Amino acid sequence: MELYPSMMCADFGTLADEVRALDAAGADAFHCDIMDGCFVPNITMGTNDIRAIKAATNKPVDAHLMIIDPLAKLDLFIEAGADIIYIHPEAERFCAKALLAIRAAGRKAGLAVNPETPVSAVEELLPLVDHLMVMTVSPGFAGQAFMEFTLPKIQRFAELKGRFGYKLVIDGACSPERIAQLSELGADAFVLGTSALFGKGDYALSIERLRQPALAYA
Ligand code: S6P
Ligand code: MG
Repeated sequence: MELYPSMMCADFGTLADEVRALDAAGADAFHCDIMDGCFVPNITMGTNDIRAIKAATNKPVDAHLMIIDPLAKLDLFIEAGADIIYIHPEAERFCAKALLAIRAAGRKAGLAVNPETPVSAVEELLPLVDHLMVMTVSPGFAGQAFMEFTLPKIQRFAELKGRFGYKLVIDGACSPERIAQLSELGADAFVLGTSALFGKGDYALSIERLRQPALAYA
């Protein structure tokens, strides 16, 4: 499985040290939550944060764009060096155009779907997607409760994976127990926030335990 620390949960006073520690601990990529205060009721990271994180690691850095009209702002995130760029279908009128533009720039095209967005709303887009990310909390904040009703949707996206070849990513309240359950269901990657990594002690130990699901219940 792949594990992506959610950098909005990191200590920004020592950001480069945090990135190096997470990199050494075995993180596969770094997840950056970009919010505009309109699409979601919060404002967090921006392009300079992506640059700072990229300067401290050779691993991929993503941009989870929780912003209205992401297509109009794509160039900013491409220039900042984001390796994976997620757009939300709920925030973009021209999703296909945006996903194609991300791929044309040589980056991985990500689609992040809100908990209440059905599979049928994005099915036509799946051939254009490299990373399909299911939100299991309403986007905007860390530390929320997992929304159980998203489970059948995760299962459906796992079934469709073979046909389209995307990576299935889960974002929101990914606890060790959830990660064990959802990797069984077919999820490939998890965003790690306060439920499994930050504020839980040694990063390397936490990541090592997450990779051995049997230990999640120990
Ligand atoms: C939420 C954001 C996420 C959070 C992450 C926090 O809008 O997209 O990436 O940072 O889910 O994780 P947790 O374990 O605190 O819910
Ligand atoms: Mg996120």
